[in-house]
Amino acid sequence: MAIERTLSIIKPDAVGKNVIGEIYSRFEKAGLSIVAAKMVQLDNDSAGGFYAEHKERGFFNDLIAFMTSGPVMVQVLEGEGAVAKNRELMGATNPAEADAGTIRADFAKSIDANAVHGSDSTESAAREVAYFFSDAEICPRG
Ligand code: RTP
Ligand code: MG
Repeated sequence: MAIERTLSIIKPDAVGKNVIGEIYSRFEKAGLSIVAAKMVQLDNDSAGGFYAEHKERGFFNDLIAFMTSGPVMVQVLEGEGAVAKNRELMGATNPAEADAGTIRADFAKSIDANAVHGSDSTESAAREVAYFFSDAEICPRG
């Protein structure tokens, strides 16, 4: 499988619970490397631009209110099949439906406050990585 990059966000609920390190540990144990990272306080424009694909959805305003409710930790994960691997580690969007042992099953409490974001395709990953990071801010593993 190809080496890929994917964009991961630890959302305000998980940052507030002080579990950034525990979530990073899951990425690393699964063979994903953190090749860029920053903590950011999103505002309505930056969160709305990031989730522009959901603009017409009924949950959009709640999603933006939640994503701007506190700081988020944004990182680029690199590794074999990184996009799908990160989605597997995250679990289903609704934590009530997430498999045991996934990040959302263990750290999230609702579909709104669901702990993490992960790109859903290599195309989304390319757009989302570029949304937060310049090429010079990414440090690939040799
Ligand atoms: P994410 O983009 O945050 O990684 O989550 P996802 O791919 O698993 O889910 P997506 O369909 O992209 O939805 C983005 C976020 O919007 C909230 N949502 N609420 N109430 C609802 O029906 C609903 N559906 C989605 C979730 O917080 C989801 O993570
Ligand atoms: Mg999504």
